[in-house]
Amino acid sequence: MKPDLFEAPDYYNLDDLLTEEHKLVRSAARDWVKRDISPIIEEAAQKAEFPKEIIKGLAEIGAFGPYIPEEYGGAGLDQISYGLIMQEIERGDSGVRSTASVQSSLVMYPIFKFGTEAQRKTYLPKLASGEFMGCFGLTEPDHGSNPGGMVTNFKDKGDHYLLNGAKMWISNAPFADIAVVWAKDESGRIHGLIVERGMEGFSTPTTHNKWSLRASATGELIFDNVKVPKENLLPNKSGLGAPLMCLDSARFGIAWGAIGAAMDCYDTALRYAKEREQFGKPIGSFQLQQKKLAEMITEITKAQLLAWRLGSLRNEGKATSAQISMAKRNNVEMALKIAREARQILGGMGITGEYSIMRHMMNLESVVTYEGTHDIHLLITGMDVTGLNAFK
Ligand code: TGC
Ligand code: FAD
Repeated sequence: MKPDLFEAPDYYNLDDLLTEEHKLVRSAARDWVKRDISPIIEEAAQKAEFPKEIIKGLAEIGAFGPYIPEEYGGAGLDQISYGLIMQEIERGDSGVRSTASVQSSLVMYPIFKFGTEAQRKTYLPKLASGEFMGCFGLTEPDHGSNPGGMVTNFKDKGDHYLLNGAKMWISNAPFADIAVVWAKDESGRIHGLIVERGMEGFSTPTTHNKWSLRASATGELIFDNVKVPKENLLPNKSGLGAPLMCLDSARFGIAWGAIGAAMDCYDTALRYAKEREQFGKPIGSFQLQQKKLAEMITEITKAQLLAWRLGSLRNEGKATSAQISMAKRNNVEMALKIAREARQILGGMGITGEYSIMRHMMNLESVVTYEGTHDIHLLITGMDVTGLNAFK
């Protein structure tokens, strides 16, 4: 793969809206991606292997629990810092950002928000340091967009719960030490349970043959009469709203992360368009290529503004779930379109692993599907503006 020459576009001087802390956090993440991700990521994706050696670095840049309070091992940062970290990591690879998103928003967040003080103290510091890795089991083979229909369930057996069922498409599952699993009790109410690797009847088979997020490990979670200690139930919220609150936090991170992938594609295509000559001049001098690049920077700038404003709203505790859906949907689609256009600017070279664009493009096909598909987020916006529910 070519050396990482990335320069971040900032067409509307958005840096003026950031604090010194935001810039420091971003620069630590950016430097780490250049040093530790860019040189290894193409090979990891080609081999379809999650590069476990990056876990320590992710912890060091604060990617595990950026907004979790420091007393639990988190970085204690605000939402814009969290977003900037996700942006920089996904600039390197969406699969690496997935690992961080899951650990932070789908494992640490529910333990912090819905767990007991003992659960927080047991798990959060180890998750923040990367000593423990976690995964989040919501999706099932027959329930993806409609998680409320889940069939995974647990029964009260007096001194423990007995868990049965299966989850599918679970990021980090093959190597996770713990899983936050959503399952129904005997009355059909959804609860979160912490399931630990090694519990009898719990297995995590790997999902193979992915053409997307190849550097991220995906797997199933199988529960065959797993005895879960009662103290592993997250007691402070139940119902579908609990996992959906976690998704709000992860979707917010994705809205920022997708900008990183888009910026990388744009920056690569811009450099290539200025260097590559055809018909005796740089291809960047042709109007058709300029149209592509001008539209890319326009869309990136709009997405940056959307993400920044959403971050400010979240810092004030005012962002709605529907606003988060809009940003996730818009920014991922923006990134996917830019990846496709950028790939064309590179001609044949665009399909090779010499450049990051094709990898981003393939990764973004997962990003546009997980954490709520493109359609689902449109319907959430539709419901918000009309007051009419298309899901029921
Ligand atoms: P609905 O009846 O609308 O709602 C059920 C209850 O939840 C409440 N609620 C929310 N609460 C908090 N945050 C939100 N965003 C919420 N949205 C809804 C709602 O008020 C209600 O509460 P209550 O008290 O009345 O019970 O639910 P529904 O069954 O009609 O479904 C709505 C729908 C379709 C929007 C939702 O289920 C959905 O978002 N589906 C998409 C599923 C999804 O996003 N799955 C993601 C799985 S995890 C993943 O992909 C990780 S990838 C990670 C990576 O690698 O980065
Ligand atoms: P389906 O729900 O079957 O949808 C198929 C199609 O139908 C989509 O186009 C969808 O938009 C459309 N559709 C569905 N319902 C409607 C409707 N009401 N109106 C209009 N169109 C509709 N899940 C986890 O729990 N944890 C994870 O860590 C995780 N990681 C993932 C990693 C990867 C690489 C992938 C690909 C997925 C991951 N997922 C994870 C699962 C992901 O969240 C689901 O794939 C996603 O929610 C969609 O569910 P589905 O694949 O079952 O598609």
